[in-house]
Amino acid sequence: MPAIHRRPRWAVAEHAATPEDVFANRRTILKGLGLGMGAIAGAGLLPGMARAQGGDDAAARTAALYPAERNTAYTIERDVTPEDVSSAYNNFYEFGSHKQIARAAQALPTHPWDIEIDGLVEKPMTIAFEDLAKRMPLEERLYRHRCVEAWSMTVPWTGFPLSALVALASPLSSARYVRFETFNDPSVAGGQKQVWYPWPYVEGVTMEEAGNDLAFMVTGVYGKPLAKQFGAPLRLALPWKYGFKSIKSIRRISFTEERPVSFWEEIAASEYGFWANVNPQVPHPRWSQAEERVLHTGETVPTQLFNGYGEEVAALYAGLESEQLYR
Ligand SMILES: Nc1nc2c(c(=O)[nH]1)N[C@H]1C(S)=C(S)[C@@H](COP(=O)(O)O)O[C@H]1N2
Ligand SMILES: [Mo]
Repeated sequence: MPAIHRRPRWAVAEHAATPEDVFANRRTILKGLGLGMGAIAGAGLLPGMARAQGGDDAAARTAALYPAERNTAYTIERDVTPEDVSSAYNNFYEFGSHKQIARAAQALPTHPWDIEIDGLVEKPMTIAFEDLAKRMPLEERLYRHRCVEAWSMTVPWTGFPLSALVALASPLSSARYVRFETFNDPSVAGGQKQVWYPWPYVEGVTMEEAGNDLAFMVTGVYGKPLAKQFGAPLRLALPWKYGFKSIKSIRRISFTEERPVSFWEEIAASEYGFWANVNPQVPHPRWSQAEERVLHTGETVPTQLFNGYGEEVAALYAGLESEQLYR
């Protein structure tokens, strides 16, 4: 954890930035309907994942792929957040609704880890994570990350362009969105026992967004395989969007005609929309997005439109001005 820094006047306490009040309402509503938590407990859970021991996980099995060469096109001006800081301050609600989930996340078995690719594709397939990582062109990129809670970090991700995975999947021309789904196993992820959350975690992008060079499938960080708290073995990084779009520990990738409803959108659509592009001028309903607290330094800096990636992505949103693009 970084040292405690003086909190600027505009900042919200992080617990205030998590929509617990929304969950409380949800609970009340369910009660009012005569549906106790028990009534929905256990509904819709996928079969438990096979357990494996730590020495035989995805990281050990792909260690030889690291470090990958840095792609200098994605180098940026900010200092890299120290690894001990970013790996001890994580959002991963499957393991708890606070930042100190690193230890609990070590319980996640990452081998075997099959990824399903389905929906509107020429041929649905299941591919082992290891095989996918070995097949894809791995490179390192330095990216900024801006959480909707108004903190940010800069990390060297290793991975491959999402467009390479789209090419592998051969989507049909009717596919308009890519939908991502996280594992669902309450027996290893205690947060998933909190049945008022709409597990599994889901996220989505348009096909155009998926084809943008910046959209990156992450398999490693700091020159090593991804540590579990970062979303091992495979996560997304969409640096121009709020951090919640960068879904962790992906098990399923589906091509759809309908726009996916994401985890946070399902919880509070007015606060966390589908697009969620970073914009300092559009406040979250409960706090400002004008500035951000830089992890580790504690410095407060102005937030940039599209998190500073406007040159690469602004064209994706031409003609969509009627949409709620920035929340
Ligand atoms: N499956 C899943 N993915 C997730 C989350 C989560 O709770 N579960 N949190 C999101 C949020 S809000 C952020 S800011 C980033 C945090 O990534 P980090 O812990 O690597 O910094 O992961 C995103 N991806
Ligand atoms: Mo976030």
